[in-house]
Amino acid sequence: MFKLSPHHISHPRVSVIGAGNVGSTLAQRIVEKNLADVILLDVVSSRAQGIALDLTQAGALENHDRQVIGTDDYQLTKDSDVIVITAGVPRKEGMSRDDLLKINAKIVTEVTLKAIAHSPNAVIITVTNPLDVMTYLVWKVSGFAPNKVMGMAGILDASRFQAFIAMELGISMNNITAMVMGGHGDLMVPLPRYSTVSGVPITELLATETITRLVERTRNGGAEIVRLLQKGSAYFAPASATYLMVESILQNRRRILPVAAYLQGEYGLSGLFMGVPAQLGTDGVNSVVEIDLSEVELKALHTSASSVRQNIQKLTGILER
Ligand code: TXD
Repeated sequence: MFKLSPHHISHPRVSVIGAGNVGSTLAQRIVEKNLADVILLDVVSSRAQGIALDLTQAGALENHDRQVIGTDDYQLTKDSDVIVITAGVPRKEGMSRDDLLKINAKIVTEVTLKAIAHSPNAVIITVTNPLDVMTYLVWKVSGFAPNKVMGMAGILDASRFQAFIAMELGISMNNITAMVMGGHGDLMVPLPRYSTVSGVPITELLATETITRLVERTRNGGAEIVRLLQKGSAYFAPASATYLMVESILQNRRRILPVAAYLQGEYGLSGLFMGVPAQLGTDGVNSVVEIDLSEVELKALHTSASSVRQNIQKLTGILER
């Protein structure tokens, strides 16, 4: 017969706050790749439990050994290595961007404070929109060192650019790297010079007009999916992008990925979170990587930064009211 003995190997723990589309899909990726145990938390009573139970039952077929716990109790998130914040509400008809900012700021503040109370040493990844300003808010209210807080957007935007380049050239996405910097919005800065096919910049492979078309489609990538889905927004690629960040942190892979990181003079910017290439490891952001930008590229980055700053100012106004 089998001899059962309690085992004491501890696995990394990831808490995913918000068991919506992105949160559930991320939980699935993390357990199915055997990366970590996941605590999925949602304010909507029993939603997280339902998803966790479903994912657990899939686990019997997917051949992994990680646990998913669904809850609305922050106690169970204790000692998480990584906290991912996806909690929020989507923009509904008639709701302005400022209304959304206000509602999600309240939610994000509340969940951050509750989560860090049980996991004071975690690295936090923000996913909730508006992304750059929510990441700033998480940093402010957590009081964490800036390297312990980051936002997910650049990897997703780059994956969209990669997909469009692959579709245009009819080659494997595996051969393509893409770089997108700046805020997660209309003013994001895709960088064709730093986007390559097996090391060759796409500027040498595609006509300028084609690149402009792909860049525009990348900028509107989120909106295109919202329109097609008719309900909700993208979640498969966002979950995959977040997974890469969690993996690089938990496994100390030190991958260089575009994420919303705190800037302290890099690219001539400071005091805000925005998309830049950064090296991710156990401590979160090990370093922000500075690549050479042309005058035009740098100007575009600063324009995007101004719009992020405007949102931070609005947020400060909202929080003081
Ligand atoms: O690139 C990016 N950063 C993004 C951002 C890519 C995709 C999605 N992006 C944003 O992430 C999106 O605009 C939303 O703000 C979040 C989550 O997207 P998702 O598609 O997962 O939204 P859902 O399905 O509406 O899920 C949100 C969940 C839902 O189950 C709510 O009940 C829950 O958040 N929620 C809360 N959980 C815990 N605590 C509180 N207070 C709470 N409020 C809502």
